[in-house]
Amino acid sequence: MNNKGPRDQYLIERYRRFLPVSDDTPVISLAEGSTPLLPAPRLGEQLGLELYFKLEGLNPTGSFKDRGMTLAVSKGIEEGAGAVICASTGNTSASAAAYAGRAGIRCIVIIPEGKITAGKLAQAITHGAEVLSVAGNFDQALNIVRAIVDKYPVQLVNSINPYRLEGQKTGAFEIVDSLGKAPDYLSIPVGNAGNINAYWKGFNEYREAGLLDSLPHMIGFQAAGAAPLVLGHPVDNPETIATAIRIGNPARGDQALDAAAASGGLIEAVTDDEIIAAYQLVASSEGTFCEPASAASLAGVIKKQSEGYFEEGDMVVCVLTGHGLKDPDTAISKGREVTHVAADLDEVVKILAL
Ligand code: AN7
Repeated sequence: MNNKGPRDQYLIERYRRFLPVSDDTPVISLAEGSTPLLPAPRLGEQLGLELYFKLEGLNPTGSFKDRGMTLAVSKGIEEGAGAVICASTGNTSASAAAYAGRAGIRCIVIIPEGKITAGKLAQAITHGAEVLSVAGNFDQALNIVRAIVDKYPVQLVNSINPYRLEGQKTGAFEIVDSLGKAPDYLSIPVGNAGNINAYWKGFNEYREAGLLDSLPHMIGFQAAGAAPLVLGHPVDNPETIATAIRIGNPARGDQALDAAAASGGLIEAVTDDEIIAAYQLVASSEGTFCEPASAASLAGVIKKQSEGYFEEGDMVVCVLTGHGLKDPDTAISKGREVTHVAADLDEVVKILAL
């Protein structure tokens, strides 16, 4: 039976020659990637930049994690895994649950109590994962997961798994495929520091393949209350409204600092207020609803622009890593007030001052 469908829907097929797969690798896919690179002319003009957003929230489970998960789960199945496990601030768990469900294997997710947004938890549960909520933070959850995979035959699908980065590097390929070159700057939120490394790897591989002349400067942004790479030491009790990046001891932190330095970029922090301002700005002025952590990329660009960091007209791509619907509670609690009114035409017209 041939029920494979158009193969170029699958990220692994499109970029097969850059990925560690063979004809024997079963492709577990939800038709991920191929996300839009949306120009942001209004904000760009305000900032004096040629600004784009890479809309990773339009992946099948609403975040960039799907790029890595298609590869991690496919390779896991190839290697005989019957179960996958991850610690997660939410998006990894949603993606792992979806791909494991698609593959027909068990999925275990360990999340920090009370710090997973409603959308992400809804996804993990509904895709059939076994969800354990620990009375601790992400870093503690990840330590438990690392100890489990050392002892038991369960496949780890956090970004410590190298296949995750292999899949996620395709985000960089797509940006170059659309622009015909790399941007001057690639701005990206940093949590566990997997994705910034994945993009850097992707740009470098395209250059080695002769598909790219010059590399972008990689600029990564952590939340100020969870900024171990900026402070230079782990943070025991990370805190930020951007729960996706509420991580105090990133697994790939040193590697991320190396990538930023090698590219002539940086890793800095943005405050929760700056994150929320950028989150509301991109939604209200460019029609793009991302989750708070994703807006750290734009918040960082706005901050650096105010410091005179960029040249007029520089091309900047902000990676908007996850969809705004992941976190309806923040949107509503930080958003404009809803006006309550009687079901009465005169009342409505009066309030609207039409
Ligand atoms: C929307 O899901 O760590 O620096 O467990 O969900 O590669 O960790 C999520 C991270 C940015 C940070 N934006 O990426 C998890 C998790 C969003 C995210 C990040 C995450 P990394």
